[in-house]
Amino acid sequence: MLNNLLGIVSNASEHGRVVEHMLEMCHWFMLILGAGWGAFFLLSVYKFRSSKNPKADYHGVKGSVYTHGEVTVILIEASLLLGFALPMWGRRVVEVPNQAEAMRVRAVGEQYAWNFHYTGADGVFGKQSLDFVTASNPLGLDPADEAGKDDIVSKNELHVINQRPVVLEISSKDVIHAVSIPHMRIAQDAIPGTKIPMWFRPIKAGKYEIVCGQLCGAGHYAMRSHVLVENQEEFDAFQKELFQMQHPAATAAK
Ligand SMILES: [Cu+2]
Repeated sequence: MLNNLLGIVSNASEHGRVVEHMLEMCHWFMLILGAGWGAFFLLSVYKFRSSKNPKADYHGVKGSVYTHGEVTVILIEASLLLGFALPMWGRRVVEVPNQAEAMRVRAVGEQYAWNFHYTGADGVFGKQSLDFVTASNPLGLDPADEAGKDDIVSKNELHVINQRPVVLEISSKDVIHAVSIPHMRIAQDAIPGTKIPMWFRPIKAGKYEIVCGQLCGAGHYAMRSHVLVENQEEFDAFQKELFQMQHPAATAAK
């Protein structure tokens, strides 16, 4: 209820409802906490008004009810974090589905775009090297590597297959970015020098926004990308089209 009031976008992932439940709980808790502290503030302003207290008291409030209140809040916050949020996060980044079941895509951030690297039919990412990085080869794919001969790279558009789990391997070429997909109820920082997995299962075909979740520079706003949840035929057509564009020699030889 509070989620909708605050304008949450529609859910398109399998685990999304669990995240919504957590958000809803947090929002209610914060609302109660905000109202409680607000009431306490008003009470203090009234109780310690200058006409009643001409001389300042440096000891402040006394009594155990305030300490108990503080401890209760800390306990609720700790159980939300340790009991719910951390295990939920663990299921996204640690309990990653195996390769046979999931589709693997590398998501590499740079100022100011997302590059999505697909394995192609062989299911293996081609070798990469800094030496090969150019404007037309943003991820430095080694042209001589066999495993890379069917790899494709799309810019600012992540194509996935409906109902099939996707494991994103997230990294960055320059500064810290973050893959944030509100409709999939998921986000993860992209940190230079690391490759962090994160997975979700899309359950609704459509086009959803991907935003960069970390302020990464003057062009941060321009990192807006999309995830396209397609059926198998649409995905195959996309893969074929990009393959023909990115491997013209192999296409001509066929
Ligand atoms: Cu960014």
